[in-house]
Amino acid sequence: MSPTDRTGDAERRMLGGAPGEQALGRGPAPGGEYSRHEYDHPAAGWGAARSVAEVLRRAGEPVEGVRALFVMNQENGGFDCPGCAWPDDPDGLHLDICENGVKHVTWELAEPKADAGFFGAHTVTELAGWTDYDLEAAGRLAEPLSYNPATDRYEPISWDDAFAMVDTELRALENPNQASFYTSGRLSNEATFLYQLWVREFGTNNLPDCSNMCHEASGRAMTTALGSGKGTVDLHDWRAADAIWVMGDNAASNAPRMLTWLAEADRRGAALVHINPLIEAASRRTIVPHEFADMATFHTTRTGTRNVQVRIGGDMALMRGVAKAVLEAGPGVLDEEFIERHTSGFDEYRALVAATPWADIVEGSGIDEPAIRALADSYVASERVIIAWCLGVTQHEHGVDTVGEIVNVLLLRGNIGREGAGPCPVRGHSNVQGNRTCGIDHRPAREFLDRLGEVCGIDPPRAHGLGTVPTIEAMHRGDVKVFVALGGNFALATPDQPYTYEALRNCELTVQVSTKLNRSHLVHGKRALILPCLGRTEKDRQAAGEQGITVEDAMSMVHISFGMKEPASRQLRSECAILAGLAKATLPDSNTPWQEYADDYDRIRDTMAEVLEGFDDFNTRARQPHGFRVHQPARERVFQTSSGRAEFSLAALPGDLDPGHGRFILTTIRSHDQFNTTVYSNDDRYRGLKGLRTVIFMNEDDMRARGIDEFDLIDVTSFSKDGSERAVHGYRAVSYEIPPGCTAGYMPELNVLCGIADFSTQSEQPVTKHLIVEINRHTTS
Ligand SMILES: Nc1nc2c(c(=O)[nH]1)N[C@H]1C(S)=C(S)[C@@H](COP(=O)(O)OP(=O)(O)OC[C@H]3O[C@@H](n4cnc5c(=O)[nH]c(N)nc54)[C@H](O)[C@@H]3O)O[C@H]1N2
Ligand SMILES: Nc1nc2c(c(=O)[nH]1)N[C@H]1C(S)=C(S)[C@@H](COP(=O)(O)OP(=O)(O)OC[C@H]3O[C@@H](n4cnc5c(=O)[nH]c(N)nc54)[C@H](O)[C@@H]3O)O[C@H]1N2
Ligand SMILES: [Mo]
Repeated sequence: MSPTDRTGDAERRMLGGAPGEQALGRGPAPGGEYSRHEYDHPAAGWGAARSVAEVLRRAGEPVEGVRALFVMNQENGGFDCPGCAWPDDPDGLHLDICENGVKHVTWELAEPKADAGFFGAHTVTELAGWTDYDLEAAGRLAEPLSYNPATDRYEPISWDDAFAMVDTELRALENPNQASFYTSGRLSNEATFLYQLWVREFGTNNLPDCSNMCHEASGRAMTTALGSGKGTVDLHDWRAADAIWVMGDNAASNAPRMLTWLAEADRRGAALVHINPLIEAASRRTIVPHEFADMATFHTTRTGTRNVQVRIGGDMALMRGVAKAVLEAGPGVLDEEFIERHTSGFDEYRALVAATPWADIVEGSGIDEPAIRALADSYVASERVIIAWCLGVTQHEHGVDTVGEIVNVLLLRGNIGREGAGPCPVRGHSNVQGNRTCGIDHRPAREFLDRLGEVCGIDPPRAHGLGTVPTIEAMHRGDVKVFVALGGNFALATPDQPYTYEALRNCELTVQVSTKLNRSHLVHGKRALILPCLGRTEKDRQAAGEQGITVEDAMSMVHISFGMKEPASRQLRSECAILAGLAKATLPDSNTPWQEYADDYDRIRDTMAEVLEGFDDFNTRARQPHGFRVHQPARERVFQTSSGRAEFSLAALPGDLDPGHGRFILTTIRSHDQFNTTVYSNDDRYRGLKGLRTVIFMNEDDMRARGIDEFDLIDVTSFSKDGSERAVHGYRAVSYEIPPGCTAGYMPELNVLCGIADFSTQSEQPVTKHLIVEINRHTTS
């Protein structure tokens, strides 16, 4: 099957579906010029400053204007950056602004040009031929729209008629489980709470979210081991740690404000270990983005003291090796008191580690024994260790076991629940952690449902719902007929586009609540709605006056955020208002005070305070400077597991080391100039690449062995767990310092290579960091 059907040639060329032709990718149409250079400058610094100036110039925004918005954020509770989930400085010493945050805010400040006139001028079939960059560049969505199959256009619809259409389609279902409700991780806590309340009052737990593709593995592993799915450290701990390990995270691009904390740790002499198949920019030096004097003098600070170039998927074996060396070092290095008082399963774990041969560890990790022992020595030499990780660890078949092994290593020396130490999953979207806290979970805990039912006077469904991949499969089978998305770009962020596109098109109704036009509006059900909403930067006026919303960052700090800009269009509604409108229209007999909630978000927060653990006095505490920290028992060494102790994980090492037949493992990653499916340019500054996204980074020896030269056209075929194959054509090979057998390329382009069956049985996450591929030089061009 070709990657597209209705969208035809244009999207096929973007995706690499046309043999012999250069694939174009989802960014701006490439100008034909591309280049590669060694990037040896520090991260952040002047390159970042220049890039910001360029983004602002293109957006027509004065630099000072955007900076002023961020400064306001610092001083009087302005808006929370809608980019990543890295926390603000709790002491307000650093200006919490970064290059990619500015890009992100500017993206939202666009003019409302995607209005009725725009959609009158372009059919959906025509728009489907645009690049994803051009779709978003159309500007902010300006009014509610409904798809008219007779004209193949989106046409204006009133808010009330839109809500009524959703009611009609939901009413036509045989049961509530025939609808599924997706969340992307920007949704505020208040809107999240209303969303899950509506969905559960309607009668289903089908609440898939982007977390199902992101940190699901972290949540599951930590819940089992520690009784809570969240990290335990905060930025004060970052300031006190004497070793920080960063695993599978491209911090310089995806959590740039982390650089400040790494640089600060280096000045204290902390060990900064980067565990990554690629040597990423954050492992070198930075010009601390907030220290303008440093910018002027080009003063750089080190942000990495050791690189461990693990093979793709080798992190669990590496952690097992560290544990083995630590255990072999004798009893003196263990925190025996902690192990005795607070953990369970230590003896079994010690036996398991002893039974794991070094040969398996070395082969599994791709790191030799002396290097692993050196890493273990550095671990033992550090009193306070934080291990941070992101997608390089989670998007694997063995993601849950790997996070379990990271926790094991921490437990051995009591590196949890004390100052400067602990696990630290680096979350993605700005409020993805808050979404889970506030009830977006297709496998909700019984206690949460009990509380929700009691406080809100509803009878929530108890059966587990569908996560992201099972939702796609159910839509494909015709078992889910209505799909609602609160933000995100489901069609592109998910695996296997041809399959997922068919699934979405099977639906009776698809509803997208969005700020900007994207592919998910063009790959739609028989009926389709686009409901445009306010962004986080915009003023939200309701009956009770201007409203603020709250978010929870990656370190469990909850704070209030107020928009500062006039809304892009008068027809936009807030996400809370849209959800209240949907709920009122579809649940006419509901006793929930939907309108009161939408009028005054303090009312929502009052209810949340009763339902959610740790949210007492929510309205007051959210308004304190920097907000409040959601209580995290594991931080106090209270482990809410069945044994009441931290549980050592006892998993076997992955056996899927050799992809066989001269095949490679492919990991899919972000460039510096994108936010998930939003691509800002075709450049990837820190990796030294300009003008092209359709590339595969390869080890030089691997290229030579296959007769592939730099920038040669290549074809990539993937082999799915279910035996099916997929291919992209017209990619270009780029040599890179990456272990042999390992390759990397960009999401979301390469999602076409991930089959629908390629998800982890441990976490249900698509294994987008571990695809099995064959790479061949394109011979006929
Ligand atoms: N500017 C910007 N910021 C973002 C985002 C964005 O797209 N743009 N996305 C946000 C979101 S939703 C998320 S979840 C985060 C994502 O943040 P990251 O996890 O940094 O995202 P990726 O680009 O997928 O990078 C994965 C990193 O893991 C490495 N890696 C790949 N495979 C392996 C492996 O097997 N083992 C190890 N140890 N490392 C591996 C890659 O080389 C890369 O450095 O960032 C958030 N912040
Ligand atoms: N191959 C591969 N695939 C991946 C990943 C990978 O590493 N590799 N990473 C996965 C991860 S970690 C994630 S989190 C997912 C991301 O999946 P999603 O969260 O679904 O995707 P985004 O690209 O972040 O969504 C961008 C869209 O969100 C909408 N939007 C932006 N701001 C707002 C807002 O304030 N409100 C509303 N309602 N809408 C808004 C805009 O219309 C924009 O086009 O992708 C996953 N897919
Ligand atoms: Mo994510």
